[in-house]
Amino acid sequence: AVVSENQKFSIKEVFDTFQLCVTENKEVKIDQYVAGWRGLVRFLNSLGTVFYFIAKDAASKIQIMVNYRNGENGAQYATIQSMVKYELENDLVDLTEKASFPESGCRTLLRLHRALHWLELFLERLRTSTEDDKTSVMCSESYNESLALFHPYMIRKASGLAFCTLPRRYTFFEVMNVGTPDQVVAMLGEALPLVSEVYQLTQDLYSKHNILDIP
Ligand code: 1PX
Repeated sequence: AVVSENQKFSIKEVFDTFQLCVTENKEVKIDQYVAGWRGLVRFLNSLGTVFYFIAKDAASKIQIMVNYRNGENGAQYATIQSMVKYELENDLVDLTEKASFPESGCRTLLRLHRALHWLELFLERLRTSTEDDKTSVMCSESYNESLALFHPYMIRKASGLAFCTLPRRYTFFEVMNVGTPDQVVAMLGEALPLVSEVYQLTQDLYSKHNILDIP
């Protein structure tokens, strides 16, 4: 049963979840955002144990957000917009240095948001790649242009080693469980604008409130 369940899982479902994130007035729903991340972590885990330290960090940040949603002020955490408003108005964010709120929603979500930028860059490289391109190279180039800028040396080093173990493009596409390589490329073309929209809405919001550097 476990095996057939795993076989059914397709990365397409994950991207569909990101589509459900955006409300009519262009707010980003946290439940769906978190659900999207859960799916990505599930996919990451299927790539092997070398990615465990990455999956673990993402999972703990997901859990922090879930706890806010389930907490007594859960309604304030319905969307990223309402969370930012609520936490800033009530001084619940350490804006310049770590102090009383090391795990604020704004800070935690910012980490996932930066990782979403990596995802956007990586998916675009996958989409435009050809048979002989290396997933490890696509992954590390995307990482170097995004998340690496915020990571200390040891994390960058460990990440680089993990990337080297990524399967080749053909196998990687198979793990995504979407269909033929052509179908994967087509699916990526549909998924990317959704991921980009969620990224851009969050980026604009954080930039408007000047909270892109929360420590
Ligand atoms: C079709 C392709 C789908 C691929 C899905 C893969 C999902 C990857 C999810 C990665 C989530 C990473 C979250 C990292 C958040 C973060 O930056 N955390 C650091 C800062 O947090 P702090 O609380 O200390 O301020 C934290 O120090 C990080 C620790 C772990 C290392 C993070 C490395 C991230 C590499 C991202 C690339 C994943 C490679 C996936 C290969 C397909």
